[in-house]
Amino acid sequence: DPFSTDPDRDKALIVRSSRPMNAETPASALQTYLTPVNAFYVRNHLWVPDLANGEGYRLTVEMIDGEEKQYSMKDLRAKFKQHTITATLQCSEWTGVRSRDVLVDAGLDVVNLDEDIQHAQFAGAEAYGASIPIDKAIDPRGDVLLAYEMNGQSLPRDHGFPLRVLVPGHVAARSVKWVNKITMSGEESTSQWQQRDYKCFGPNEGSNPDWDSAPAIQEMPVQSAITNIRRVPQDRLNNSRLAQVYGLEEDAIVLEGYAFSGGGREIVRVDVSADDGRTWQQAQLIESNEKGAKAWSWKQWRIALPRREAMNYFCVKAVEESYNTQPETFEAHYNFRGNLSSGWHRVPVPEST
Ligand code: MTE
Ligand code: MO
Repeated sequence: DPFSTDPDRDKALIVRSSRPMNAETPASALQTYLTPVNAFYVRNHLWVPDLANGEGYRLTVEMIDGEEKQYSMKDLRAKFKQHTITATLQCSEWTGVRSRDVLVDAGLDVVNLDEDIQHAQFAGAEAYGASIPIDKAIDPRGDVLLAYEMNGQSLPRDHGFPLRVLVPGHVAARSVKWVNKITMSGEESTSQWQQRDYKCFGPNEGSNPDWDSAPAIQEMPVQSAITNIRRVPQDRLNNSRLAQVYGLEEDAIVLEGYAFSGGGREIVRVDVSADDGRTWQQAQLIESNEKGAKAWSWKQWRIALPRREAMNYFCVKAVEESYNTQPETFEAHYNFRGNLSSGWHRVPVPEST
């Protein structure tokens, strides 16, 4: 039973399946900018490989001509400059070495890149695999890491100990955990997670689509969510910064949430509606000290609205730096996989508020 050596998990996680482990972060743990490691969501397709203390662990890098080079964890730490980036797989700080530096060391000529090389394929120690375009893997501002730390601690086993790929701005399915091989290739990974599951189709295409016709999901589209709603009576709101910003002198509702876009595209605006999407106001974007070359991480936001304006639904939509925004409804782009469902997030106005 390969699952018998899976690690123990925090009781706070909302477990959706235990073999393989799939567990959600409770909304209460999404309040801090960096999600605590113990409450970080777990998405395993298989078991957690037992790699003991990581000493026997080796990463193999294979060039397009089949030439191979191997690295131990000690080699990676000693030989390459350490980098830390803040990146949302919802949301954490990741430390490791750049895939670019390791590939160059393994013999990749990144200045005159061989045209036959199109993808970097990653293999995990259980059986998982995925790939990304080579340009992302070698972009010095792409910040792809071979990560061995999360929020300043050694990676927990569930999150890839001793080494995982971290591809910021891309769907988390490409951030292969327990990575033990990187292959330069003309082709994408042949795994089902590259060729099948993480693709998207039209609402009409049903559950047996032409898989080859759709590209594998890489960069994520812009999305946002409301994570907290609370009523603040006028006497408690008085003189708060939020009340001043929104000019409020009456009972208010304070909403909080996050917004995120893939591709390192920064969130430039978050619009919130208290009247089902008829009128909108801009939320305050909360500053944070993100590390990394681009906006790889979510923005948290906050807004105060007059209580008496709340109708049936609160809605939120975000806008990123290319002025892409979210579709109004889920129906228009629902697909059987449920992937990339980035319609406005709507939450019924709670009766108690
Ligand atoms: N890597 C391996 N080796 N095995 C996996 O099952 N799941 C992928 C990715 N990398 C997976 C993997 C998916 S779909 C996601 S969403 C992220 O890991 C989840 O990372 P986390 O469990 O650290 O939150
Ligand atoms: Mo995933």
